[in-house]
Amino acid sequence: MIPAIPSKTAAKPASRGAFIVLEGVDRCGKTTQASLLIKHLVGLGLAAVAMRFPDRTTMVGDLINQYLQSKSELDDRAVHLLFSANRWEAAPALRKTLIDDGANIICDRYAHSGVAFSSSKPSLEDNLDWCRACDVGLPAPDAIIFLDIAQEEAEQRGGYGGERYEKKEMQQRVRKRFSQLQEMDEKDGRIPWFIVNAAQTIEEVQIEINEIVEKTVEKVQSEEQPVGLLWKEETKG
Ligand code: DGP
Repeated sequence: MIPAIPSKTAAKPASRGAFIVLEGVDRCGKTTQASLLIKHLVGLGLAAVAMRFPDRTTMVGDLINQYLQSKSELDDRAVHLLFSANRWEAAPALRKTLIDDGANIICDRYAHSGVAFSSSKPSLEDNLDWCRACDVGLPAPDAIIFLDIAQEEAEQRGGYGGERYEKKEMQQRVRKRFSQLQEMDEKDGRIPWFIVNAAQTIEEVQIEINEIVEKTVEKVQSEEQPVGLLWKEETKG
């Protein structure tokens, strides 16, 4: 008889990781701050994993990339669904990282960007609910850190690149949409937003972010809440 091979079971982490999302208009400094934050957390001995959306490395992400670079044209709703699909395809790995590995995730943009950008297009400006609906039920962030900067100041930071949304009027509309989404989340009371003045120096912004994130990680560890569902009641049972 062939002896049974004992199944390899990884040790369960003491607690799940925190899911931190950095949001803001283009050129607000999210990407720089996300990588500084990862280094800071690792320096504290905490596991930290970087994620970003859109994730252009997948097949869906490649379609998004072509669209953003104006190499293809797509209907506004179709591209919104692609951005959402790009998050859904990452959701199992995201959950695994938080729950099975107990690592914290620092995510550069997520569903709020999805809704803010798409609903800033004239064809979707009256369809905020439809834009949100596609992302309902995704893993919910434990904190949104919004890097706030006036559009004029963001634009001065070396100017926008040539991508589709990097235009003054669009960015102004997106900033307004983010405020609206913040109000909606605050009313709902499940996802805390932290507004950081992104016009400060890199170091000043970094200090504020580190403090917010350390508190959030502590809260997640002490409260032992499961990963939430975005814009949705927890499922029972
Ligand atoms: P980034 O790689 O962070 O520079 O993002 C690329 C651009 O796509 C940027 O202008 C923001 C926009 N964007 C990010 N996520 C979404 C989304 O889910 N939907 C839409 N419509 N735009 C998005």
